[in-house]
Amino acid sequence: MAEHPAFFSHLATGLRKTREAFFDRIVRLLQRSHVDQYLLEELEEILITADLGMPTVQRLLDALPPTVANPDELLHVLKQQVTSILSVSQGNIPEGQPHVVLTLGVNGVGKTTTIGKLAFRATREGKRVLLAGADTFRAAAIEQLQIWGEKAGAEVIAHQRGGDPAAVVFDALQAAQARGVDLLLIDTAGRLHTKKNLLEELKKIHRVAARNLPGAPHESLLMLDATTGLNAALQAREFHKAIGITGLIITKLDGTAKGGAVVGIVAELQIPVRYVGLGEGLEDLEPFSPPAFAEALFSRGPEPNRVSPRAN
Ligand SMILES: Nc1nc2c(ncn2[C@@H]2O[C@H](COP(=O)(O)OP(=O)(O)O)[C@@H](O)[C@H]2O)c(=O)[nH]1
Ligand SMILES: [Mg+2]
Repeated sequence: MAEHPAFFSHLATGLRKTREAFFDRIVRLLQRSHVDQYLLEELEEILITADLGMPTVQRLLDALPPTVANPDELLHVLKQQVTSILSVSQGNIPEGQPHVVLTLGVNGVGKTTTIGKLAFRATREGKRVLLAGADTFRAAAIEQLQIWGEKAGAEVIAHQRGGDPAAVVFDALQAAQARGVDLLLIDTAGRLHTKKNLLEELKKIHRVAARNLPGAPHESLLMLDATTGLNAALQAREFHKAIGITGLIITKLDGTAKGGAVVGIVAELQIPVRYVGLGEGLEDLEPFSPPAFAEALFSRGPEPNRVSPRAN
């Protein structure tokens, strides 16, 4: 993508495993001189194994023009279709001062890490950022958030381990308003020690935010771990029913060959992806662009030994 050179190479590097396992094979298949039944069958086979899910594979195959004879044209149609599936309307993201983002997701998907990355993006733009430690399940979770806050140049509001997460959110909202914070990122737990339902606790956090700042949370972002593939969509439905997810962040794309699942997940949930996680570092998060993602999936990508992962 000429207009996103840095994004493209970072993304293409992050998608290396996915590409090597599946999409490179498609690109190579489509370097043949003409399209025949044999090629189409091979294409279908590769797509079926690429974690897109059967309905999405079917949708891609159905979109191929019946008389397409030119492999280039076929590749073009595939990219277009993937782009179109991924282009779920974002709607208007409401603005708030502070802009409040609630993060959600099961344990280990990468919530706290991604909050660090999001905070870093914002402080780099000169914004004042506050992190709320509403994962009170483990003391380590609070420490981890504090470490990310320090790295990203963001302030942190946290209580003791075992405290009431909704009370942390209440305090964080007060502090954010008093200090003129631009962005408040709320870290939450992915599991609880009591039998109390996680989703009930998250709903309570959501209510407390809404009650104390009209319009908050302005975004509720669900983190899904790409290494779990299409199964991530199952988790997503429960969270969506309880909270009303406004966007997805797909983490750990760098660590898996299941990057095709992003297409299947979006097709199934009809929730837009806001960011993708491409590594464990502060800068390993990229805003999501459907055409850039489709391009990176079906590209040969940078030569791994010639372009360093941190080249951008
Ligand atoms: N490779 C890779 N690892 C990630 C990414 N995002 C998070 N992680 C790792 O996933 C693990 C769990 O992350 P954490 O933020 O603690 O998850 P949480 O339980 O949802 O808060 C950590 O070891 C992170 O370094 C990513 O985009 N790529
Ligand atoms: Mg965490």
